[in-house]
Amino acid sequence: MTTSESPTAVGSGTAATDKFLQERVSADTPPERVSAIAKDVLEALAGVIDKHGVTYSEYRVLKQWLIDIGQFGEWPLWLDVFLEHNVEEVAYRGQHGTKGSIEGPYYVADAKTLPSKCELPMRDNEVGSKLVFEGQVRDLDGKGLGGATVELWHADDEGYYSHFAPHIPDGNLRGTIVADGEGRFEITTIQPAPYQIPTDGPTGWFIEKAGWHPWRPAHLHLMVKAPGKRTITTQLYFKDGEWIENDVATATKPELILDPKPGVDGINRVTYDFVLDPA
Ligand code: MBD
Ligand code: FE
Repeated sequence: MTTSESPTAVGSGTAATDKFLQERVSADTPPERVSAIAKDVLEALAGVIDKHGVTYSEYRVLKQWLIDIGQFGEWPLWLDVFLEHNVEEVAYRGQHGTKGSIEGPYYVADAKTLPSKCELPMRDNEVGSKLVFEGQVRDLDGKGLGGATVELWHADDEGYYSHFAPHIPDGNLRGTIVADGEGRFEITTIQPAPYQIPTDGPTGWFIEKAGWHPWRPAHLHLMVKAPGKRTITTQLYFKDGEWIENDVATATKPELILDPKPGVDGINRVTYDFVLDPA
């Protein structure tokens, strides 16, 4: 009998921060642009302080909360929930293929490589209704893209992600699927549950103090790549799913909703095709 720790805000936050720090980030932003952006950010904040008559106690609480966010490792969570969708909308302006959505804090690179027809790695007793997700990766002219890969990662039936919850084996419900010569794939997985922002950390406290709700609708995360094409990072949701209309992360789009239906075998099935812009 093994004991398993239950997931905590500080645990998933720290894991997300450690994972992010392994990326080497740079942006080549020239000083004039740094200055222009910083000036506008500071001006916007000055406007808010003035407009609301922000008090010294409120300023000190903000300072404490910012320190807490760092100490819990929740900067990736807070930023991806509240700001990433704005960056995503700007980044994909003018793009013609499948709509993007935010990556979020729980992507892990180098997930196990799987053949075009496969089952995502899962526990022997993985809870959740089976879901078969199939489709084709194509270019803007409708040509199937051999050599495409579909990286898929999602939460389990309790809304937890492997690598960010201590009781789930690494690699669970994550895979890099290599599409066939025509860009087709057929992946068997389970239906994920909605995701709740941990309520025992500073992102959750912030949401509670504001009287908001901490939920994201059930979703699949995808990163679809093909040679010479622009990589698309997106998410797919489920028709009539709870929180679709009021995702805390503002990351749903009407084009990204699946409507699985039971097949002749009684197993839920859905088709979704990805269209990639040129790189
Ligand atoms: C998630 O699962 C997620 O997808 C995002 C964007 C933010 C927090 C948790
Ligand atoms: Fe997610």
